Amino acid sequence: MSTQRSCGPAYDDPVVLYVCPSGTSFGGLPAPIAHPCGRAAKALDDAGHSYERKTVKGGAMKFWTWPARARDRVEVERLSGQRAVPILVLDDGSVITGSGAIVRWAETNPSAAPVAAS
Ligand SMILES: N[C@@H](CCC(=O)N[C@@H](CS)C(=O)NCC(=O)O)C(=O)O
Repeated sequence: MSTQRSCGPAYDDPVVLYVCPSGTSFGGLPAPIAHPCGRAAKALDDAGHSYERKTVKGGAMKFWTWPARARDRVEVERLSGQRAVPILVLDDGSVITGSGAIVRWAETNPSAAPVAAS
């Protein structure tokens, strides 16, 4: 029996997901409340991807984190032209910005790696 996924083009190159300090939590909550970084991570998990996770500090609403946020998000800004995470960096250097776009990418580019039977 084959365990390969069959929908959409398969993508198995390494990807890097940039997330905020809340990490990949609360991604399974309903859309309006789901945490954007968690939502992106869950979509990658559901599509069978393993990925490197990079956490950047700070948040726009937490003024006491602004110095760390400015330092830590320079790379995010260089890569994506803006400071918000999640962003996903593909093996070819292309960047997918925002949880909605990452979810759509994961759905259309599932991993070809065998998925463990549950
Ligand atoms: N619409 C964006 C919102 C993302 C968002 O609010 N990200 C937060 C972290 S969870 C962030 O980085 N905000 C900007 C900032 O703190 O500079 C998405 O869904 O990806």
